[in-house]
Amino acid sequence: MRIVLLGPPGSGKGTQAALLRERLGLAHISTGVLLREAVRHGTDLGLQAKRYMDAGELVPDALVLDLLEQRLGQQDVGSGFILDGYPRNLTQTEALDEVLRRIGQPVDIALAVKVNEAEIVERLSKRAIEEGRSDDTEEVIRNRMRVYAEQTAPVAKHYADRGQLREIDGMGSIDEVYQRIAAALDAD
Ligand code: B4P
Repeated sequence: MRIVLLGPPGSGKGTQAALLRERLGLAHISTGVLLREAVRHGTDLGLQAKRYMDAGELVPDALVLDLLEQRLGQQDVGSGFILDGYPRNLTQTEALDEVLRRIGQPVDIALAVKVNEAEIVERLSKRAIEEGRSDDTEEVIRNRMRVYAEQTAPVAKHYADRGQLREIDGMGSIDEVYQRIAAALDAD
């Protein structure tokens, strides 16, 4: 199964993708994780990406596509995957369709996780204290939410138009949200 997870920052995409990997044995592909690894390793790409991430802006499409294509070439992807944090705008949505067509692994379902703004700020502020991520300051969180509304929210329509979008209530405990996702996958 090939799943695209959509949702604003802090909606629990990364958290739920990790559970799906563990319980369904799917590969978890997070562009945020891949980018943070590139930054940590000080690669050219990481150095270029860092200033965008620290400002809460999207990293340029070509850089992220490069990372994604490398990851999709790895062996574990053959048994299905969860894409977490990609696509994040309409250009990436088209690029993804093209790459997946080329490797013969089209998306089966897109899950849009819905969480309100107050909950997002609370979760990410908590993570700022626990993990010290440089993009979890209040100002950057607000910018990430603005970027999400402007650039990422329209991506859901692409999947809705194909009849592939399922909306998931992301409020409540991690396990409650997981149960809703599992029910949506079962119903499909
Ligand atoms: P991401 O790594 O995707 O960061 P995110 O949107 O904050 O989501 P994340 O997965 O980390 O958080 P989650 O909701 O699981 O992106 C970071 C940056 O990388 C972007 O701003 C951008 O610059 C760049 N980037 C990434 N992909 C890109 C792309 N395709 N194109 C361009 N740029 C790109 O969890 C948040 C917190 O909530 C966690 O602490 C978690 O423990 C908690 N939580 C989760 N579920 C909860 C629940 N039910 N109840 C309470 N807390 C919960």
